[in-house]
Amino acid sequence: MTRVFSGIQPTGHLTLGNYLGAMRRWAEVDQHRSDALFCIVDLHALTVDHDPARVCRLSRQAATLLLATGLDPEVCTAFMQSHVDEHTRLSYLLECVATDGEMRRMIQYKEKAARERERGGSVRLSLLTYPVLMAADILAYGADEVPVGHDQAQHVELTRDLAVRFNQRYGHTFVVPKVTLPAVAARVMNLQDPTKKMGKSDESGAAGVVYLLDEPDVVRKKVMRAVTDSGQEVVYDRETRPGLANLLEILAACTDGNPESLASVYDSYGALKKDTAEAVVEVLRPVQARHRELCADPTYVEGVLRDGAEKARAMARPIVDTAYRAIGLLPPV
Ligand code: AQP
Repeated sequence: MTRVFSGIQPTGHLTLGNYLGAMRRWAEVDQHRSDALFCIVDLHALTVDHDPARVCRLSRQAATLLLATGLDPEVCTAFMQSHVDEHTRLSYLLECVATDGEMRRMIQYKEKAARERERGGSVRLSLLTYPVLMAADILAYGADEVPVGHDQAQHVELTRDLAVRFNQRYGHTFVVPKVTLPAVAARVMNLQDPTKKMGKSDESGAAGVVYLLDEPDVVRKKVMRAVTDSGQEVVYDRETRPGLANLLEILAACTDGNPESLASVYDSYGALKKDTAEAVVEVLRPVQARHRELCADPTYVEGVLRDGAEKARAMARPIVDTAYRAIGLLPPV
């Protein structure tokens, strides 16, 4: 059976981009067609300046939201990265096959490092090595597929390179995974600046970010105030009309439509925005309702994470132990 692995970082409140680009597919499709693991990758949240209490709170919230989107712990494995030591054990071995040049080429590293410097902070070494830990997250489980949004595709490519290199040097150890992207909304853009992605940790662009727990009226306000391009006609063109294209893609993703055909339905920006806002409100409504129920029962979420970590550990340990032996480390007696 195909094994799927994907993760989400508790670096901020989860966004519509996370949902349409990744989480919805995990719940609706991936968990039912595969042996799937979904992980709150909390160690990754320590790669930038962070507040410990906030990371802890956001980790719990991300776990609750994952379940609220429809992940079923009877069907898939949901767990917290820091609860399974195999991720960091394997990460070190992969650091011994990766190069610093590869790390410095990663787009997300360049963007986040620039953001940290702009804030007057320093860049943590873990931000540079983040893609190696992500590779370990995936390779530790022998995952065949990694369903992510477009921004993570480069990291999955690197994971493939590291798996191939390790296998060539030390003998076949890892499955070489492939990335899968959603048909639409692989890159949901910021509503105030459609040239940059809707990101959960980008505080400077928060007005253009729809959060999964935004109240309906807040969602409506953000979508109605979305920056659109000059011109009158509603057309779908990502290059020349990025603001409109973003709204059409969001509407298409929320209504199972197609952005090109939707463009021909509208003759005003106002009508498009109104329908997009309502479509987003409707998509978020059941997630928010289930989230409220789950918040009333925190022990349930804790139990899911405990059982999930146990299952994940049992899957990862033999693969990571094989990698330790393959690379030349003496097994413990
Ligand atoms: N704007 C987006 N459009 C489509 N997919 C997106 N994803 C994130 N933003 C968008 C996808 O959501 C999954 C989980 O993301 P992540 O937690 O790994 O974080 P990220 O990719 O670094 O993006 P974020 O949410 O904006 O976080 P920050 O601000 O911390 O970088 C991934 O599959 C991602 O592709």
